[in-house]
Amino acid sequence: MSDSNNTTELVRKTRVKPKVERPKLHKVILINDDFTPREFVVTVLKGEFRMSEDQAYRVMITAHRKGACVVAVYTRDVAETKATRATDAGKAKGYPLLFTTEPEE
Ligand code: TYC
Repeated sequence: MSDSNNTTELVRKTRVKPKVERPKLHKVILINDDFTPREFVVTVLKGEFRMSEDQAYRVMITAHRKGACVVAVYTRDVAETKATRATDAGKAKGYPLLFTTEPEE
């Protein structure tokens, strides 16, 4: 193809994918167990996820009753780091407390 100045024009044959995509968010999920004291779970939620006593209690009691509860969503790195730190806080006290992560739909 040529333009009026007789220079070559390249014609793109395939679509360019719009490139700025939102990073996928990942959920941090609190898993219930029979051994970790409720108050300790609340303390970890407050410390690692910056929750109020009320918010932390609600998340803890939801996990206790239903088996698991979504704590918060973050980018993948932040979600994994927080889940690991919170799980390790339980481990340090000999508790099986577990936080997992999973990508949002
Ligand atoms: N089920 C625990 C108990 O009765 C408390 C607890 C709640 C532990 C939530 C973990 O994710 C959890 N002591």
